[in-house]
Amino acid sequence: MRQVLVEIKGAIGTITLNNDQKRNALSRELISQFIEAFELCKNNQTRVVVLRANRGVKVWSAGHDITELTKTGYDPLGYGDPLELATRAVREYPGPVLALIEGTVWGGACELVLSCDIPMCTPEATFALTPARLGVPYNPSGILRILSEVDTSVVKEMFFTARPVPAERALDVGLINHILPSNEIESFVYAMAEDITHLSPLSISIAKEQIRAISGARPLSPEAFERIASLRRKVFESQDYQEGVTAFLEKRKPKWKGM
Ligand code: LCV
Repeated sequence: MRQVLVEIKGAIGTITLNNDQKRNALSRELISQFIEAFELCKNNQTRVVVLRANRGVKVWSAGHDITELTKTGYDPLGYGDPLELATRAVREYPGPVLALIEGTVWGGACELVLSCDIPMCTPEATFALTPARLGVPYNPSGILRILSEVDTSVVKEMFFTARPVPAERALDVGLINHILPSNEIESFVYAMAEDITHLSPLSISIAKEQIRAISGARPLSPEAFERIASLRRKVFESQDYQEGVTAFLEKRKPKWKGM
């Protein structure tokens, strides 16, 4: 079964997460098909991509595939991690990527949504940042990306409580651009996509790249970077990290030791 579907109609591509059984967990396999889909759209000079899950899902994506989180001592969110590769495919796509979100969004899938250029959702959608549920040390580039879209105090609340943020609040804090009822969201998203296809592709792709370069440009001294790297190593070498992942797989609550 293809875990990611891609359909190109005229200048608009639709990429659909299609592994409902595993709640579209972002596994290596799903991400490899995800990246292929974006390559296909790029090779077809597709101007706009709509990224969605199957119609009516309760879970848009359950985030990183927890069964693939590496064991203690290895960075779970390194530069070459599938989640990083997926967000890079979206950010580097030369045209706008519109996210059509129904259902709940978890963990790294929130960062994937925030990597999209124009995220839109139904009123039932929620967004939860979950490293603290698993004992995972989130990565600095991911945090930087989330901070470039959402206020620091809101980002702290999301990381420290791991609580799902409802659509209304997500709109207020800049996580998403529009909320539409489930019977209107498709026509709204594709009407916007159609409008974009009638505008200058060069101007839009350069504007997208400039916004990405400028919004991500925050100075970080080598000393600060090394300090962050050592802090993260302390976490991904901890017993708590292993406990968080094991507890999920054993379908029980984790018992944190803080070490
Ligand atoms: C693998 C899964 C997953 C999954 N991986 O259905 O941001 S960070 O740092 O945390 C980053 C590392 C990250 O993104 O980590 C992942 C964060 N995600 C979560 O914490 C969400 C974990 N999933 C859930 O809480 C539930 O599955 C939700 C609430 C999403 C859906 O609950 P529901 O009752 O509808 P199940 O839990 O029964 O899941 C259906 C199947 O999908 C698997 C899960 O193990 C189950 O598999 P089996 O049918 O084989 O038992 N699944 C769900 N999420 N992230 N596998």
